[in-house]
Amino acid sequence: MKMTFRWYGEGNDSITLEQIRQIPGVEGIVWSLHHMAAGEEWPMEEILKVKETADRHGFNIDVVESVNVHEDIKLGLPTRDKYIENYKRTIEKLAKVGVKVICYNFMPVFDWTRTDLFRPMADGSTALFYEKAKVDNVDPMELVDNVAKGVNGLTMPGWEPERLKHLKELFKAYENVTEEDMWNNLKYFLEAIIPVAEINDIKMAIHPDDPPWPIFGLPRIITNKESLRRFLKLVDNPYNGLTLCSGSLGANPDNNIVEMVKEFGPRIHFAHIRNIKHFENGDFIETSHRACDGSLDIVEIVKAYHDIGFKGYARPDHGRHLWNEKCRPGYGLYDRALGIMYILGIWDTCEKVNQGGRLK
Ligand SMILES: [Mn+2]
Repeated sequence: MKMTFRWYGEGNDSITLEQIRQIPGVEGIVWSLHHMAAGEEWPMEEILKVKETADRHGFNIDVVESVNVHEDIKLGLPTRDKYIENYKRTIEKLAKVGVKVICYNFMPVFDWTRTDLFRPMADGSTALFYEKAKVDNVDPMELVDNVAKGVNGLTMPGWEPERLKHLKELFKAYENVTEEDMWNNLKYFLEAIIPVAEINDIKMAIHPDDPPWPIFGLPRIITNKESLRRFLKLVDNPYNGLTLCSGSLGANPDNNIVEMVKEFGPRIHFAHIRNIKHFENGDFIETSHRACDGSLDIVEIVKAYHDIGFKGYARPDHGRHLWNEKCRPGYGLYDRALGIMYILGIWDTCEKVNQGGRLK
């Protein structure tokens, strides 16, 4: 397992690479050109700039999260082909700086959804929270306004204001799009992209829908074990793989992450590891990584990765906001660093046990 840390880039993140350098075990930063709109071809000089910055701090830039998929591709519009061409050109350029994995998602309109970005917890920290009844009943416009207010003018991936300005039109565009249409549009995209990814030795890794159920009447297709199976068969090639996000999939208590790690192992290119706590009414909150703090057994999940000899990339995904840190929601320094230490602690213990070392 190669440990990474998501970083939003110079001037776009409260955390510095000097700080990340001091977290034990982090080999690479997970990055993107966050100002690029979905569908645009990324400029080589900007890619090189990130590479130089990372090199200076001794990090690899093997994992990009995300190269966003233009809405016309998800909708299957005739205009999709030009955006797919741009996507291919971006893959080729990323290969030139040694990128190995591209994470993306295929969620309509919204990437991830929460109702509260800084929900107070009993210990005084805050965390991302999802209130089911609120999402079931709120007007999406209102949710967007709340999210925009919560981040002090910072743009969050998946919530770009330019795109969300056109929310009404987007919803209209999806009105008659069924889940089967989404599957067909995804297949069309993969059939175009995967051969280019293979030639360039870049593994594509789809991120599951977050949360893994339909919201606001929009279709969502990457939600459970059966859909991951179907997805991998759309183009049955190792370059067509997964970002297995324990927290996204795990928001549905029926999803068993350990089973998924075991079944999809070689097709998992990127592991997002985080814990969440379910409530009976369907709400959930993002907790510390520790198994006993949430509903997911992170010990068993990390052990499953160890058991399959996972050689891919991992990151701690989100964390709580601790010690009054001012940071992007879910992307503070402290709790993600603690998460890494917990994950690596489990990993190192598994290593030692496997090598016949005795734990007293
Ligand atoms: Mn994730």
